[in-house]
Amino acid sequence: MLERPDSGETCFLLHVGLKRPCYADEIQEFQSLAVSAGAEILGEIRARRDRPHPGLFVGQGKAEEIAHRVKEVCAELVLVNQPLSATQERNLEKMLGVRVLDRNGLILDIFAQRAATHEGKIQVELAQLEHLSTRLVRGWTHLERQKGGIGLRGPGETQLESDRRLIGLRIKHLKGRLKRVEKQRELGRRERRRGRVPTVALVGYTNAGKTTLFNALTGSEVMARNTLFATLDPTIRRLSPGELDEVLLVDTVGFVRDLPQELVVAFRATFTETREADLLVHVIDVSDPYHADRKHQVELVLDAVGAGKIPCMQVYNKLDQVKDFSLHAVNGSSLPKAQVSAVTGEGVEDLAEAIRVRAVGETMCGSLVLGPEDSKLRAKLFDLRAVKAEQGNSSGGWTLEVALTAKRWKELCIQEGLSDDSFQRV
Ligand SMILES: Nc1nc2c(ncn2[C@@H]2O[C@H](COP(=O)(O)OP(=O)(O)OP(=O)(O)O)[C@@H](O)[C@H]2O)c(=O)[nH]1
Ligand SMILES: [Mg+2]
Repeated sequence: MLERPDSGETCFLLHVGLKRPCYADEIQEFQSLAVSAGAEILGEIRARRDRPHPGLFVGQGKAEEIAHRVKEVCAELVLVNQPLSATQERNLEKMLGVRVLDRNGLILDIFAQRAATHEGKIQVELAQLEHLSTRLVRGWTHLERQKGGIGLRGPGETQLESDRRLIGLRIKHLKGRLKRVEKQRELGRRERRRGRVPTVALVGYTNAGKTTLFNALTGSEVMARNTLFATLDPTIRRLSPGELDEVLLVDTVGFVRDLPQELVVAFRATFTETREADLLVHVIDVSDPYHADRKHQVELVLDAVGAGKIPCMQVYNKLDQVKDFSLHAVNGSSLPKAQVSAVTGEGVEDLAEAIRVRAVGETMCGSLVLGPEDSKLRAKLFDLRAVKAEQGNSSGGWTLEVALTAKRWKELCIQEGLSDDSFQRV
């Protein structure tokens, strides 16, 4: 049996561009991923190939150069920015004498570190096992011991079963458990649908400030951190509690380019919150020099998870970090945009109002004259907390000062046979 080298926290990065050089934003993103996994970067190297070398991904000469550099800086781990086949991973490890992990493995490791809830943990384990099952070659003995280090965390390594059949059984078992959790989630969503409470999901590139903005909008204190994938599990809260018409806001997992397929599949339930939202709020970090490209990457992932058609409002965040930012400077579509700083609170109130208007419509203020026979409707308006003041009139009826959304008004018109003429706008 072939023993794979141990892993560790000090790493060497290999950036390979296929048919083109690596772009600066990809390099920066890969560095952030490594740091987010807890790695210390001791060195890096770039390479360019027309197509991957089947055995080593890079050429023999390059691999030798990497081996030399890795030894020089004493790195414990080599991270490669491209997906490697099991064979390439093993061959590189043999040649370099250290553990090798590809980008998907690295992202899975970050997710494994972050998973906090029951659902999150099952999803990550499932994704890891699916990833593992595609690379079940030789070299299984390392799985029988529990070790630390990047790429070795999470259930993959505590998994004692060392054959494909057992992994298959475990995957089946996890899928069953996930289905049960999904069912619960579905019940929650059905409740919300029944109550016709509009749901708004915050989406965006990882670290764009979604959770910080979520906290600012809802008055919550969900953990936000300057690291990639700080949020894994969706949180749902009321937007501006106490408001007339309820809107629910969902904070969701952040995106990166080329999210590993295993994760997209395993996190299907998490993405359902996004997919079933009535409105998406796409949070964009203006202080990020690559925000335009990342915005595009988010749109690609939204398409991939089936949320590409939901109306989307773009919000430019971290305004406090840039001088003279102007929305006019942002090219592109005519979709509504907003600019905020989730940290200083600038623009947050306006954003809350804009979200509310998009989700439930404009508020209509005016007076409504009701006859004595309308007492049921009057009670309904009180229930909706739409009545601001009322006055009895001589005929036994009432004149009500009301404020309610256009959407509610339309519903009332249909249910109660009212006409628009009965409403005197102020
Ligand atoms: N200066 C500044 N920093 C911000 C602002 N909004 C968020 N941040 C910071 O950006 C970092 C990431 O914020 P999060 O809210 O965790 O970002 P996220 O989009 O939820 O990230 P993930 O959950 O990892 O996808 C944190 O360090 C925040 O303090 C802002 O308006 N201005
Ligand atoms: Mg977050």
